[in-house]
Amino acid sequence: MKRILLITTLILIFSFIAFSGCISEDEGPGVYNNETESLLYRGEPLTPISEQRNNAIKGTQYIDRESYRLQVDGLVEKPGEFSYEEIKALPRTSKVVDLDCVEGWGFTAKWTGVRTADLFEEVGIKENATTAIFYSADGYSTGLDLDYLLENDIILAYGINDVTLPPERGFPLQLVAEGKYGYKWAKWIVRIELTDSPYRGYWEERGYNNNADVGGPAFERRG
Ligand SMILES: Nc1nc2c(c(=O)[nH]1)N[C@H]1C(S)=C(S)[C@@H](COP(=O)(O)O)O[C@H]1N2
Ligand SMILES: [Mo]
Repeated sequence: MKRILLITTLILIFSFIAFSGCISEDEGPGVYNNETESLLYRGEPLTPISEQRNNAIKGTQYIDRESYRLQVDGLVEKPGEFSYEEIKALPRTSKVVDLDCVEGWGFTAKWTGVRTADLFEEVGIKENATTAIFYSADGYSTGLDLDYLLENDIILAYGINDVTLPPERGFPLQLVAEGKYGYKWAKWIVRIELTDSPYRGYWEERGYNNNADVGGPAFERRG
């Protein structure tokens, strides 16, 4: 009888330990607004959103989905504004791309969104346009060559790891500037302007290389 009591007690203790171990475990995919993130895409492992670092000059921006408009203007035939739903109605693409901050950290994610080429087709690029400037809700900005954007199928992402871009990741849109340092990956984008001259954005104006190729020099000598 004593032995049965002992065994039962041990089973109870062990199952309690095992069970509490399970519930305190917080590995695995995160859930964001009822959407569960993917941690694998076509055999490629993705960094969980909870392990992706943030870097922003003024902290997280909270943008309202209903009143949000993306303004596209400058050297275009038909300057216009796009609602969140209008952007999502454009052709959708996904790809796995690494974000590498110039400070040495980075992560891998699956990005889903619209090609800049498809968005620009809606407004018509004027022949003399060479550069796109991305302006963000926090006052941040950066510029990229139009050729780079079009030739590399660069996308504006509204999804990351199969969930809607969370506010801290740049909702509603982050530029997936493949092959370029993190400071080209504008988040919380509210306006895109096409121009005919090179542009230095927030960090570029402070000495960072305007080319920003990953592996290339971080700083630029300017005379
Ligand atoms: N609007 C905005 N976008 C931004 C920044 C910022 O401060 N504001 N920081 C840039 C820098 S320096 C990096 S490394 C990446 C980091 O992206 P993440 O926060 O999605 O990891 O965002 C870029 N985009
Ligand atoms: Mo960065």
